[in-house]
Amino acid sequence: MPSGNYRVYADLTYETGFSDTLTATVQLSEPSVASTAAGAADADDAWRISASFTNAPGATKQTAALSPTLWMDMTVEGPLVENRDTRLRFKVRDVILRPAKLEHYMGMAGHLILRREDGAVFTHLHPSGSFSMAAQQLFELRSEGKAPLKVASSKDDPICKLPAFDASASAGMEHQDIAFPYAFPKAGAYRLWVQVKVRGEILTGVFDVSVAPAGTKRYASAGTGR
Ligand SMILES: [Cu+2]
Repeated sequence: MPSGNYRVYADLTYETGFSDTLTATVQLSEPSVASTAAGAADADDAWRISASFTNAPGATKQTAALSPTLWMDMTVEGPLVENRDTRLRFKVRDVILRPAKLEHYMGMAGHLILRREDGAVFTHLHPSGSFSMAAQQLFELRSEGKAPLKVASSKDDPICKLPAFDASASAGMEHQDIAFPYAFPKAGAYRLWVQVKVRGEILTGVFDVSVAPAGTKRYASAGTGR
């Protein structure tokens, strides 16, 4: 990675199924000549350098370039207002608008990270919502009676690993677009990173959006009596 100051976010799920995000900052210095050889990266690792935050976040319909031949279109349902349910939709297409098939990446059709400009909000979402994959797996196992309901951990607890990724089971599961249900908890400017996999390549779309405060006259919801 290039030298500079980084904010680090670690998503984890405790053995209770409760999820948390740990944060840290890291300062990377210029690499020495000896350390410039690329390390053994995990095939699922992906990173992207993009323009810094724009102070005029764009509209609820935007397009981001993913590669020289692919673009990602974002469509957001309705105006973005804090604490209001919305759906963030993304589609990958080529220059003549042919949709690209989205392959499963780390077991999901897509991953969305969003961060408020000041860092006050950070969330990692999947098309099913903000539920942690590990927590989801635990709750499913418990509902099927395959894991104990008690919170205390045991050596047989299955929760400290990511869901088993069965490539054969997901081989036929391809999507043409993905949608993330979400309600922004605070007004403000946000950056969104959307990661998908197309033809074996991990691609990241970057979008900036603006969320209006609740109760502003323009967006006042019906039924408030005012
Ligand atoms: Cu994810």
